[in-house]
Amino acid sequence: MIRMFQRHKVRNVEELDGYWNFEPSTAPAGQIPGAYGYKMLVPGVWESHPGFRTYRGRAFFERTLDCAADSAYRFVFKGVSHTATVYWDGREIGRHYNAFTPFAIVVPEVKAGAHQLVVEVDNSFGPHSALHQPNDYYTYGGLSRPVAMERIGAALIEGVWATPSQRGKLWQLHVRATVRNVDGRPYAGRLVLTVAGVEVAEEIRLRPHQAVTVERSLRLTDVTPWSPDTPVLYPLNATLFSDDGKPCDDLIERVGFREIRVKGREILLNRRQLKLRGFNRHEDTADFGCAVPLAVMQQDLDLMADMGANFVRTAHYPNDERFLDMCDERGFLVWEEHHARALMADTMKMKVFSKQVADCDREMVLNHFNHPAIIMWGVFNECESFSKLGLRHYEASIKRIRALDPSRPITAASCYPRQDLTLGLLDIIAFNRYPGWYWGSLDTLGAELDTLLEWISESGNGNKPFIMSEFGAGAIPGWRAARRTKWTEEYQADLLQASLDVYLYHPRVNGTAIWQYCDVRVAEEEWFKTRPRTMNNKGVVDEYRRPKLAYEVVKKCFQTAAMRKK
Ligand code: ADA
Repeated sequence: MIRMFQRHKVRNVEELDGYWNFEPSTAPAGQIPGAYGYKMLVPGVWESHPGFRTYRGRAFFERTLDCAADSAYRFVFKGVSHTATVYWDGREIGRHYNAFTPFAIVVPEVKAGAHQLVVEVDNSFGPHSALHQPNDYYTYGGLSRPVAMERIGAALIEGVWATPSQRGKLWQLHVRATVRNVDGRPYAGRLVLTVAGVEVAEEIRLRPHQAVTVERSLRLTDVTPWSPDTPVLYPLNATLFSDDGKPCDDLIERVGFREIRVKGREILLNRRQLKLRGFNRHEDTADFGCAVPLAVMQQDLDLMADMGANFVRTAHYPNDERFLDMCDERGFLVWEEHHARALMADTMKMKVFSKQVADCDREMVLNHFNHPAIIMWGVFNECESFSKLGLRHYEASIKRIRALDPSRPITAASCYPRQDLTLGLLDIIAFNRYPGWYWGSLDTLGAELDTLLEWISESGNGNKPFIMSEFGAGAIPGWRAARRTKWTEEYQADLLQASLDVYLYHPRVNGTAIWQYCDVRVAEEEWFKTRPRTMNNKGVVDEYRRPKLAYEVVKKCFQTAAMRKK
């Protein structure tokens, strides 16, 4: 399934999950194979197949589709890892870079009958890829998130974006909706927006291939606010009627009436102070890579909630929309960030860098805008925030994201105290620190934090909320030793106990995010020396979601803190 709720009642949608023909290729790009030797399940990654465990390169996925009627069709790809070139009956119709953001391609005037859809996928590293690099997480290969085929009319609702805000006891919902005429003829119709019993309509007149964005503000008097305790969601129905009165298209979004604000050193949700307790979570599983099955997404949230967490950081890229849907439904708070980990000047100077970052910013915000669970946007995890070059890129991304969504605070996790030049750009300050692991000892945690906070104040940013966005220790699953040294499960449990005892109760700490929820595969090309099992072993559960000793320690710490907050 492509989302956790029905998004269309008018638009005809065929989900293309299931078997696709598959063939790896070392031929020059664009040479579509004449035969396919394998079948692969979509969503999925080719590393799940015994023949492709470490395959890095290009491969082709192919499906023959039966188009029921003469019409325009729209192909939606929720995630292709990491670069897609799409062909329709052998003709290139579109390209997309980045495994972690969705894209769609419209093919006008398709004749009814059988047609061939081919996706050329490339997960190789090189000058064509600035964000997917050999990193402390793995870049898989495949159609790793769902794919769908939509039969569309002359015009379609391209997107609906809703921003709730409190007006005393009332709620205002500012709605933007973009309607596009995909036809070569003028279009005339009416757009009707309905939410929580309130309805507004707007006449639509479009020239051929023209798009228009409609903006309306609705006032709601009788809605239940969305919060972690009451994650109430309301369907927002957008329906496009043609002048003959028939529905031509529709799009259903879900709205949570909540407002997120930063006020001084506080993060406020519906004007109540938030204390965030949670994890950094990579999308990775032992057998399915980044194509995380729905059951594992649910298990991940069940286990994080069982440990008393209320918060997850999507390290280090936009997440699968079905996971974000689950967070909306459960009231689980999310720091979603664009795709970047430890990108330095050499990467920032790559020809493709600025466009790949800008595309990711725009696609992340425009596709994930309506998730009430997302309470902040993050940029540039541990990137070059200490140089003028880096500062320029931080400024560009933050300005771009704020223009697309002024309703959410923006943060960036840094690891460069005393050097970082970007804190003044941020609404929320966040640092990744590993005292007791990469340096220092367990009894220096508090002093280390105070020194960091002093510097943050000296930099003029002490009046902002602060999140400990990463801290943790590696533990080889199953390695137990009475000497409790590093890499044992005992040491990881000891470090997290010592860390949470400080961070959960420090008056300047608004949130804690353990690094990390589960063990994840890393790019062995570069990381095998410091990553036993070629895995990042700092998970509180391993890659099969088997709890380590630290699980019960974190559970006790988070649950105790949650009780004290009440
Ligand atoms: C950094 C980085 C994480 C991970 C972590 C670690 O803070 O942001 O992605 O690499 O270090 O495990 O060392």
